[in-house]
Order: sequence, then C-alpha cells, then structure tokens
Amino acid sequence: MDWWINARIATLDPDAQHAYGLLENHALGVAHGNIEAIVPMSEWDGGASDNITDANGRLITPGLVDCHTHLVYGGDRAAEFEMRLQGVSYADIAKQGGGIISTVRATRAASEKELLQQSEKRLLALLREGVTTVEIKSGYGLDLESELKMLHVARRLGQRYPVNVRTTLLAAHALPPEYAGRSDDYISWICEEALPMAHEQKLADAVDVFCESIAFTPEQCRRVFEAAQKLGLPVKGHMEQLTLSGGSQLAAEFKALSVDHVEYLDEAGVQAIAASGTVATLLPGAFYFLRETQRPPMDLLRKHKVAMALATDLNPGSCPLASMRLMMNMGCTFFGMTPEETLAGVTRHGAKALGMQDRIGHLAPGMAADFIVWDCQHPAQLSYEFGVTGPHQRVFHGEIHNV
Ligand code: DI6
Ligand code: FE
Repeated sequence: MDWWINARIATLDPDAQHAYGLLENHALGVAHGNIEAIVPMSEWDGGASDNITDANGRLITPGLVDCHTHLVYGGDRAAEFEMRLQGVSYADIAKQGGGIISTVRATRAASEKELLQQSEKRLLALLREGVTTVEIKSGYGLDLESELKMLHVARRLGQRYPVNVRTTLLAAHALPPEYAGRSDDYISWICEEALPMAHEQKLADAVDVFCESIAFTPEQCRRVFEAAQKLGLPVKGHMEQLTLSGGSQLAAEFKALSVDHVEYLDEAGVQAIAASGTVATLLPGAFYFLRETQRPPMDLLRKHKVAMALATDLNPGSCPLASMRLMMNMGCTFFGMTPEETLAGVTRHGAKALGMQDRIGHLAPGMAADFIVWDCQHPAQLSYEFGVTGPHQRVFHGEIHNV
C-alpha cells in the first residue's frame, strides 16, 4: 500500500459530523488505484511501505469535478466580447446569427486534430488547478459529423490525460442555419439520428438540452429526453438561465442528473428537483461574464436540501474562464455560498451531477484514489485565494500526475 501521512484530510464524506469531513493528522492508504484506509497518525503502522509521502500538515481534498463544460470548440469570441462591452446583449448577438452559431462555424471548419489541439490547452488549465474529472459537451457541431467529431475529441482527451472524461450530447444547443424556421424538424433529427448514432458509437454518457427562450421550448426538450430515455441515457438540462421556462420540472420528471444555471428557478421548480434527487449545478462564471443580476434562489435550494454542484461552464461565449478556483471564489462572492458549500459543490455534488458519486467526490475506503494535496492547510483557503495556493500534488487513480 502507498501512504500519504501527516495530512489534514477534508474527506467531504456525506456522513461526516465535522465541517468538510475534516480529519486532523491522518494517513491515507492507497492500493490498486483505490483508497484502502484513512487512519489517525496515532494508529498508523505503515512505516515499512515502499511509498510514503509526507504531506507535512498539508490539506488533502478529493480531486475537483468540473461537471459542466463546453471545452471542445473551435475559434474564440473575443470580437463578440467587445460588442457586448459596448452594450449589445448576449441574446441580441445570438439573434443576429452571432453567438453560439459563430462557434459552430469555427468548430465545423476545424479538423479533429485542430480541435484536439485547441481544446487540450483548456483542459490542461483545469487539470493544473486540481480537476480530476471533467464533463465535456458537444453542441457546437449541430450536424452529425461535427457533433460526433466533438465527442470523439472529448474521448481522446480522456485517453491522453490523467482525468476522467464524461461526454454529453448537446445537439439541442442552438438551431443550425440549415434548419432555420424548422426547429421541430431539427429536434426530430436529434431524436432519430444524432442521439441513436452517438449512443451506438458509445460517444455519449448523457444527453443535455438548452431549454430557453433563445433556444428550445420545454415541449421540444421533452422529445429529446424521451428519446434519451428510450436508449437508457441519463439526461440533464440548461434550465432557467435567462428566463423561467419550467424546464426544471420537466427535468425532474425524467429524473435528470442535474439542472444547470437555474438563476430564474422558482419554488415549485426547487421542490420538483428536490423530490427527484436532481442536482442544481451553479455556474457563477457565466453569471459574471454575462453581467447578469438575477442570482439562483440559494435560500430555497438550501431549504429544500437540494445538492448544489459548482462548475465552470467553460465555453467561448458565456464563460471563457478555465478555473474552478475562480468559480469557488465567485460562488461565495456572487451567490453567497459558504466555502464549505463551494468545496462540496466541486467535489461530492459535482460527482452526483455526473452519476459518479459511488466512485468519486469524497474520500473514503473503496472510493477512487483521485485527490489533491494542496499547498495550504485550511479548506476555506481554496475559495478565498485565487492564483496563490495551488496543488502540491495531483493524484489520479493512486498515482502522482502533476501536469
Ligand atoms: N448556456 C450557456 O451559458 C452556454 N451554452 C448554453 O446553453 C453558452 C454557449 C455559448 O455562448 O457559446
Ligand atoms: Fe453550459
């Protein structure tokens, strides 16, 4: 067994009594990529082991989980950023054929190799900050070849780097120009062709929709969810980001893994997702970057005990910010989360939002040995500081992989 000794361990164990599941002066034992033991130093008897790492009082947490990204895309939207700064809204840019569709053009034009090269720098930025699991969506291809190309790049990133990659088909992200005025036909194409093909090629672990006034209606999203359900794929949705559409109740009906953004979510929606065990994924980076003012209903989410994940939404239009640490800080400053809520959001609840809570997201015997030894001691430092305290060691499946 390999050991990390003299550590402060924020286990994030759901059954723990202490804040953060914090254990002082403990040792963590790893074998075959899994956590085998977590014991107080006073009971540790592993001195004869080959591999002993002295954490010297440093903090260990689960590896970070970014459960919502669009990090595979072509091009960038810096010019659009300049327009928005001059007062043109995100929704207006989308209506004028810019926004998501301009990234679709760049993504379609990129070869698989180019897409991989452009995307890996964003992935690496996340990994360097302690991410060990990341979700990656399609949704900038919007035709069969390009959607599958995006998912294929996501899978290749997972093979090339020490990170778990979960892929999500988000063909229902925007209406491609070929289908202008025929959005129901586009939804039929998703249900009858894109989804079955992505599933057949084992390229999609889940299915997502953009349920919004500038994207697809709840009725259209229902059709996508029904098609996903038939194939046994879990669903999730971009819900109530810019307006209240009732998409969260729909998602709850389908036992969605998560509803994401949820700034405009009302109490009926909160109750629905609480009952279905659906995670609310908060994305403060998009809220900040779009200069939104409506915050998610934090008190209602807490009152109904909804698990809150926290993620980057990393994408070229509404959050080109590849930093979970920045999101943790923004979760506190913009949404009023506590540092304990943000840490749970990027670990245990992020894992739940991916349906991976039995393997990752907290530290306990039997869980995957994906964890970070931080250059700090107090877990609140992870939300408080940005660009100061980084990972001292990044451990993936029991092996040190500093990237
Ligand atoms: N909501 C978002 O915030 C991103 N996608 C979505 O459905 C934005 C995507 C983009 O602007 O490129
Ligand atoms: Fe998103």
